[in-house]
Amino acid sequence: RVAPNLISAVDEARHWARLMEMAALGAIPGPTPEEPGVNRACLTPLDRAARRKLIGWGAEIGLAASVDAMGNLFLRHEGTEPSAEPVLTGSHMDTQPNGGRFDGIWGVLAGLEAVQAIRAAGIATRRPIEVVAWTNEEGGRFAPGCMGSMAWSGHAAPDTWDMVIDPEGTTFRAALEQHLAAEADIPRRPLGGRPHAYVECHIEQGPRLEAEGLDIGVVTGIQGSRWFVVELTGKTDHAGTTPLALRHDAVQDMVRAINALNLLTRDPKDVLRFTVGRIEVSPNTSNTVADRVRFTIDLRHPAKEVLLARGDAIAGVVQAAVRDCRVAVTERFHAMPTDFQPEVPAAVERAAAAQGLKALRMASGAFHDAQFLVPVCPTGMIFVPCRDGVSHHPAEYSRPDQLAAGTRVLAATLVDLARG
Ligand code: HGY
Ligand code: MN
Ligand code: MN
Ligand code: MN
Repeated sequence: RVAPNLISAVDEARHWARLMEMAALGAIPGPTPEEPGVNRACLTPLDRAARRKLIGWGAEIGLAASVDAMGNLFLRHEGTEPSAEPVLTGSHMDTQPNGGRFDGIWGVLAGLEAVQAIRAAGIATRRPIEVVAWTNEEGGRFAPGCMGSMAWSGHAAPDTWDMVIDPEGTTFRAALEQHLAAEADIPRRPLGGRPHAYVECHIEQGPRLEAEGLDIGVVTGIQGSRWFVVELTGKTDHAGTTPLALRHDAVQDMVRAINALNLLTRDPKDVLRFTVGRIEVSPNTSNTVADRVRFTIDLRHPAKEVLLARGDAIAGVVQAAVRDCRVAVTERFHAMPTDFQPEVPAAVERAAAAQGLKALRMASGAFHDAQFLVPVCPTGMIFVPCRDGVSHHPAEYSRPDQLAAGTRVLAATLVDLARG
């Protein structure tokens, strides 16, 4: 049973226009001129411009903005019982450097559109509803990812991340302090809270919903992720005059290490995902033997014991494979496989069914801020299909009607959770 005026109050054209306005903040060339990608790193002027735009749209409908010590941004819709624990919805606004127009930002704008529809439909919710934009979900500029939601749910205090430094040498703390100073006019709120529930809208970032002709993913959990950084330290030498036997070549040792890691993480069932996505070489010139290499490892699996066993073996495998360099392996991100509690997926499923949408219960292959809300409150996610399952790429695309369907399910789910 869904208020029909709620469904019609979700305005597909307005929602799409806002998504495209946000995509212009950090636009990069995409597959066609009509389909640009987006590069909008966290804690940058582009990120702040997008946040100002969101705050402005929220202010137009009477949502009060606030920011916490990690820069997490909240827009609050008041309920009839202001002291009741709020229902939280949202996602992240930062993108990968070669990102798309929907990853993250759709979840934030879906929250705004859903609240706007609830207000336009004249539905008074007992509980307040808050739309959140979490800081640094992607972990692109600063690793690890999900720093805003992790700190919010108490996983780690921000000051333990002073060693988090971006490729230009800026520390996370310095970037955050600059960011908060630029947003000094926005009211502050304490870090953390106890929402009644959290639901995040996100594109699937995989091919399943599209391939099976489905409208909605009722997300039941998220696979585990572990990030490591491997640093190899050798010696620079002249490329032309130094015999092989005397070399301490960090690049050659990186190749030995990655070959050994490929053996460790080989999986004929293609469930264990092993990725080396970033490599930094110094001094990075063609005629000098490299003395330093840093490379990242991203390991994913749905089963905790596999993720622990293979991840824990990485340092030993690298140490054994490296011949001429010193080795340092550090873990930078540790998110175990997470199952959502039953309440929110059930509410999502009810909302999708009431709107006659074809829904599928499924786990997420990508990590999300929702992973860190589970210890704090009942949590769930709503997926919509994305073309060919492509994401973390400018060709990322979901149709306006697909996104509006997801937003309508969110609106009904929020009303359901906010009356509880
Ligand atoms: O990497 C992830 O899984 C997320 O999309 N940031
Ligand atoms: Mn995302
Ligand atoms: Mn992403
Ligand atoms: Mn996310």
